[in-house]
Amino acid sequence: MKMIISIINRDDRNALTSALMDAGYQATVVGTTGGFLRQGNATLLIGVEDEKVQGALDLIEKNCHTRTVFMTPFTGMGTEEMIMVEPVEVQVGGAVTFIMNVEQFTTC
Ligand code: 2BA
Repeated sequence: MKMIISIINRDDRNALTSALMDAGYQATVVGTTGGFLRQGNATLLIGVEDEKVQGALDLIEKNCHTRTVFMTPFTGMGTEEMIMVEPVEVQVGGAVTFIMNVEQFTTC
């Protein structure tokens, strides 16, 4: 068994969750925040049998899209020393996915 941890854009969360449910996968959605952009994203925990991993990855790829986000770098300046800082372009996602072996799985 594997645990798929997939960090996705929150705008893709509903489409991906529905696609996974429709295909018979079980998933838990956690609201998370990216360390770099400090913006809300979503993390899906998907426990799957080994032979179903690729099917889940296919659905992730199909439902999660790359986006361009603009962020304004932090200047460290106070409000009295306002300076214009150009926003920089950052490519985000489609999905950042980790796949881990599950040693044991129990429910009670
Ligand atoms: P964030 O940390 O908010 O990062 C958003 C995007 O900013 C990243 O997209 C990447 O393109 C860019 N980025 C991140 N750190 C950067 C840096 N030091 N300098 C320049 N650009 C940087 P993705 O790579 O698609 O990552 C999307 C989200 O996935 C991340 O949001 C984070 O929440 C998660 N993530 C990515 N890699 C991870 C990792 N190795 N471990 C844990 N979470 C990760």
